Amino acid sequence: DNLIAKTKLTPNRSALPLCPEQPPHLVGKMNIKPSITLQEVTNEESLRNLTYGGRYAPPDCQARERTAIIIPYRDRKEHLDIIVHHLHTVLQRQQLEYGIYVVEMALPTQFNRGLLANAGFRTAREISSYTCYVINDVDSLMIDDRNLYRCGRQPIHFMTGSTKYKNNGIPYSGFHGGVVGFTPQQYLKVNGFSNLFFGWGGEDEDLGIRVQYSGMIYMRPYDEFGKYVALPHGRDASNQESPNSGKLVRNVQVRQMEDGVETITFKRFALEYHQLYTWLLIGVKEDE
Ligand code: UDH
Repeated sequence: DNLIAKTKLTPNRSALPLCPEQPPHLVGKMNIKPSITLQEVTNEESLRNLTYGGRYAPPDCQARERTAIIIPYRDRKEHLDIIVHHLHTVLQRQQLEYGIYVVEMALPTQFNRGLLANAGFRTAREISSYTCYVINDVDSLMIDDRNLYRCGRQPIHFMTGSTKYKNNGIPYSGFHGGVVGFTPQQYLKVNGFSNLFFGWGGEDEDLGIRVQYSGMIYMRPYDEFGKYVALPHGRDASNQESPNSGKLVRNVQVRQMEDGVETITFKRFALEYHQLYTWLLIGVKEDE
């Protein structure tokens, strides 16, 4: 009897019909402002179907994508709570199977967004067989749920604009910051992010060049779909503008295969399955 009860709880997913190409319950543009509060994004309904570690699968159909959301993170708890609630609501409407991974950099090291993304990729891949990895800044909330967090034949830059930039656009035409998505094959092909960008700036440019050198191009969603709200913040003390990033992005080609997700040396101080997300605490290996 016990066994039967268990079987009922975990339906055989492969027996479910494939979810529709167009998720039927999308709402389009949402009313989100940079001043949005946790209360406004909290949606109890979306939390009910989560399994430990902030994971979800649609109950009545087989998702078209299994997406790992990777959030490079340190010391922005207020923003983290807001984005995680927002994502659970939106990604469930998108009928994705997904997990949220919050990858935190241990002090005292300067923040390193690329290294955290790589550590998140490696860990999420050990946990489940995701078909898409989306690296999403903690301050950037999607405004339109038609911006589906699915991957494609080419890597995707999901952001066509953000309230943090002039005219809700992007700061320059080759900009690839904020939110990007890669299949595991694409991510491995570019060898992920560089691990060398400590402090703010450059790692997203470096990744853009890797994409290019690997014979791929970034795709973007429709302009209207790819808009984001940025939760306001200043510059963090442990994420000062990197003095070396300009020099580094000039020699991507010589580093690409030696410096990336395959060669990353990090220390995983913690891996915890919280209710709303899987939390990793990452440090840099000192003896390398
Ligand atoms: N991040 C953290 N904690 C940090 C630093 C960075 O969580 O201490 C993560 C977070 O996901 C963030 C991302 O890294 O969204 C990118 O860093 P950022 O948001 O600091 O970069 P941004 O370009 O801001 O948004 C740079 C500081 C500009 C201050 C200008 C004030 N008007």
